[in-house]
Amino acid sequence: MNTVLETIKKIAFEIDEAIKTEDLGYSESENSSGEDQLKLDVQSDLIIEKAFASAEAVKNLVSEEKEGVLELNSDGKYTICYDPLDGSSLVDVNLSVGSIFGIYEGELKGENLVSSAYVVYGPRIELVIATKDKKPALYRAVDGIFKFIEDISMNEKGKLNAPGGTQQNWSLNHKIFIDTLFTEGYRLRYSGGMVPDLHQIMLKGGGLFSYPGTTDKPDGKLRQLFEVIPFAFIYEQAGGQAVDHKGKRLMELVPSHPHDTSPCFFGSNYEIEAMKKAYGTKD
Ligand code: AFP
Repeated sequence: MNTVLETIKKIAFEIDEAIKTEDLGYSESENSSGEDQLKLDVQSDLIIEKAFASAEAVKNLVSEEKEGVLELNSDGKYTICYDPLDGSSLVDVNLSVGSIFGIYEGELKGENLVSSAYVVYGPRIELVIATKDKKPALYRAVDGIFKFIEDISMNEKGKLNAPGGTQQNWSLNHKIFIDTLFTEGYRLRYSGGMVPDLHQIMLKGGGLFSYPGTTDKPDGKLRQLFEVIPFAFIYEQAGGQAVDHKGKRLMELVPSHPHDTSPCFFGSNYEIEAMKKAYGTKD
């Protein structure tokens, strides 16, 4: 596992350099979800593929930007599902973006995730790594190396609200729930980038990030293997919760296709229990 995590640190510096120097235009190609790919999406994907090619512990790579599974080492132990540059559409307006890594052992499903990590490319490069039975650890890039900063713990209740999805396509129930949080004094914090939004809520003590099912996207937008499950693991390790619209743990997801999406809610305990009550899924 150490080789994998050290490789992620190396990848972070390379992608950060590409963000700062490379062409921000669109490439000729689309990803497997039919979205236009930025040249940076393609380049970040190549950086990751090259970096893991020599990591013997890595059996397979599955990228959000590509269809199918890339086998690297048949004797390898882990399959890494990753989103090379999440929020890439925000780079040209100079907002923070990120990379997300889910490290699975065996069949690709929530319960088989053994570790996850994400990188935030913002004013500074920050990295969060979560492994079993430990609080997620925050690292910051200082003079070309990642320095340990702190273990992350969430409070019982927060103040921040990051509501995703096109509001006109929200269910009435969801609209009432989100409005209730604002009437309770929650502050709006939504950048359109899942990584910096979830990072902020976790580091600032708590709150709620939501990307529900909507009339235009009944299964939500965010991908289970690359985005949702890796963050669900981190939020649970930090003492928060991560559930779907039925109040079911996102760590219990079993995708039938690598690019399956899921409605998702990430937050501290108070907000998730309030969501379950609002959605009528509270035990
Ligand atoms: P891009 O990678 O296409 O910029 O999408 C970012 C993202 O996957 C995630 O980071 C955001 O939370 C979400 O989509 C934003 O979606 P909306 O634009 O529908 O709010």
